[in-house]
Amino acid sequence: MPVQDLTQLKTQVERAVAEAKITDIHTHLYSPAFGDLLLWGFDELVNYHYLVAETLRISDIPYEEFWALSREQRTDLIWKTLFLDNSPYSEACRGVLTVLNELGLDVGSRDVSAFREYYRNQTVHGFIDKAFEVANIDSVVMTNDPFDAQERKVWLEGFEVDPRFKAALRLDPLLVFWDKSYADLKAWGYDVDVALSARSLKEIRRFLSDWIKRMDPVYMAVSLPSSFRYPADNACAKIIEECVLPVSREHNVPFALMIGVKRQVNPGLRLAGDGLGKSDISAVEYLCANYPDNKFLCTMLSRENQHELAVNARKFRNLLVFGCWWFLNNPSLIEEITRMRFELLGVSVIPQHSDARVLDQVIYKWAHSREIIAKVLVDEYSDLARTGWQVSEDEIRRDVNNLFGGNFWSFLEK
Ligand code: RAT
Ligand code: ZN
Repeated sequence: MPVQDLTQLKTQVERAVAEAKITDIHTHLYSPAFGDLLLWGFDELVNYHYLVAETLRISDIPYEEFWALSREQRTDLIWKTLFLDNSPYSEACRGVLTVLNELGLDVGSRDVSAFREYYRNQTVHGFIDKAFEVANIDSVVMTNDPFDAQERKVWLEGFEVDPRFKAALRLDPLLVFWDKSYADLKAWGYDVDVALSARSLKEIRRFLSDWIKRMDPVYMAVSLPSSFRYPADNACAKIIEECVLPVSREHNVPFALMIGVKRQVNPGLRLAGDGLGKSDISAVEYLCANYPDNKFLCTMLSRENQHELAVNARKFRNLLVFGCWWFLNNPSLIEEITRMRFELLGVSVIPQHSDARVLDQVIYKWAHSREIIAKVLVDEYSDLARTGWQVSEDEIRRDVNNLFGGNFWSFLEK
């Protein structure tokens, strides 16, 4: 019996993973038409809220004093605190260095002015091309909030679409803050009231349909607190049931649930101030079971929810699990979660998204994740090989391409 050459297998998997063009299904990036909403460059990289949280843990600077600094002054403080006074091996710090290194800069020089200088010589369009090329991604899904004044204006005025940037209609204000957002809808000409009368629900459906037509989103999404329960007697559950689910079916636009955040555990940290909590999987189970004609994407924030989420996905073909979200986007956890998902779900999962807020971050997030996913895949195929099963290089590429994009696109087409 011919046996699979494990050294060759490893090379084939690593090559397939390195060469796969990625669809990054959840980011906070924007196409250039959105102007300064698209963040990029050294100062933005270092000011990432993951690094802000780490700095304010170590530094004694009062929060308000920190926020009163200019962006460049904050960079300098973060750099000194996290990179010079301590070794930068946290995932978020290492990420900055991976980016600079992959861009060909001399990380060992520690020369912040040289790093800034490099970026001063880039144009936004040139740098987008470069970041996509170095990260080897072909498209990213944005997070598009119709309640955000700056972003809304761009959508209403219209713009030239860059096909590499796909839209996702984000519904947090509508679902989580209805007691405030209903006033916006009213001001925009939708006849709604806070009590959610039948007329209001119809108007919310009209609002969603209008924005689906305007944005052509690949999905609608919401980030929900760990206290999310479904069914429930509250505005969030009612709007999901009466508006989001029917509109999602009507337009064949899946609903992405991101569950487990505890917003503003420490408001002094601003964007960096959110925490997490364990969530109740029965909400996801209920939605998948009771709405078989709806398609759900789901990611959960707490490590403790990962196993039951994967088990839930085994039960429901209308559920596609994605990504190691936010506090889970760390090598040890990506490895553990990916391994468990591959064991329970085979190839039918989207192992990762970047959550990049700064364009350059796609470079490190994907470099780090590719390495781990490849490692886990090598183990999976090697275990198969021990049974006598052999995978061809084409089969490896088929699987890898599905994991890094194919599964997402075929789920949308279903
Ligand atoms: O990962 C992040 O940057 C978080 O702040 C959140 O944006 C989260 O990913 C979300 O989409 O709500
Ligand atoms: Zn996000």
